[in-house]
Amino acid sequence: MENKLEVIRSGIMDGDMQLVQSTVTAALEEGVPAPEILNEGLIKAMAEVGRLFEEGEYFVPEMLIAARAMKAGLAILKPKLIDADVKPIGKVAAGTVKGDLHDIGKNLVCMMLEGAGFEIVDLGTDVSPEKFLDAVKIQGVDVIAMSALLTTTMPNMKNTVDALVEAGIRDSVKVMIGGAPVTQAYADEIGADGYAPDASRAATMAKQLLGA
Ligand code: B1M
Repeated sequence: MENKLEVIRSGIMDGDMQLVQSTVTAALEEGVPAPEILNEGLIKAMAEVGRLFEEGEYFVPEMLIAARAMKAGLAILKPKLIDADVKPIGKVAAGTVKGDLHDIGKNLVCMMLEGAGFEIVDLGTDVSPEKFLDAVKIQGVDVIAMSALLTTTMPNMKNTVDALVEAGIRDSVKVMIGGAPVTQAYADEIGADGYAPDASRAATMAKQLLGA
C-alpha cells in the first residue's frame, strides 16, 4: 500500500497524469481508503511541489503539469470521497477582479488550493464585486481569493472589500489577495486578511486564515 502511495506522489511530482490515474485506480481496487490516497498521496505531493516551487527548484510549467496530474487523480477519487463523507478544509471563491482577464496565476492558485484540500468555486476572470458577494451570500464560501495583474484593476480588490463591508458580511468571510503588482502593504491598506506572493504560499495562507 505504501508503495502505491509513493508511486502516486512521484507521479504527481513528475506530472505523469496516466501513472497517477492508473495507480489511484489500482490503490482503490486494493482497498486503500480514498481519504488516505487524498492525504498521503495527492495532498502530500502537492505540498512537496509547493515547497520546491518556493525554493526555486520548480517553475510554473512544472507546477502546472503536477497540478494537472493531481486533478486527474482527484477526479477518480472524488466520488469515493463523497461516499466517505470527507469534508473539504473550506470553500474558496477565486477570481480575477473586474476588468482583468489574466487567469494563469489565478488558475495555479486554484489548483494549489484544491491540492491542499479546499473546495474551489472558480468565478473566472473579470469578476465584479457583486459576483464575489453572491459567492458569499449564496454559496457560503469561507474565503474570497482575488487575483489582479494590472495596476489599473487592483482598485477592484478594494471595491470588493468595501462592498462586503457595505453588505454587512465582511466578518463572515476571509479575504486574500495576490497577483504580480499586489503587495502585503496593499493588502493592509484595503483591509484584506491575507496576501500571498505565489500559488504555493496562497494555499498556506488560506489554511492559516481558517486555522486549519
Ligand atoms: Co498582460 N500584462 N495584458 N496579458 N501579461 C502583464 C500583466 C504586464 C505586466 C505586461 C507588461 O507590460 N510588462 C502588463 C501589466 C502592467 C501593469 O498594469 N503593471 C500587462 C498588460 C498591460 C496587458 C494589457 C493591458 C495589454 C494590452 O492589451 N494593451 C492586456 C489587458 C487585458 C485585460 O486583462 N483586460 C493584457 C493581456 C494579456 C493577455 C490576454 C495577452 C495574456 C493573459 C492570458 C491569460 O492569462 N489567460 C497576458 C499575459 C500572459 C501577461 C504576462 C506576460 C504574463 C502573466 C502571467 O500569466 N504570468 C504579464 C507580464 C509578466 O508577468 N511577465 C502581463 C504567469 C503567472 C503564473 O504569474 O499571474 O503573476 P502571475 O501569478 C503568480 C503570482 O502573482 C501569484 O501566484 C501566481 C503563481 O505563483 N498570484 C496569487 C496570482 N494571483 C494570486 C492570488 C493570490 C495569491 C497569489 O491570492 C488570492
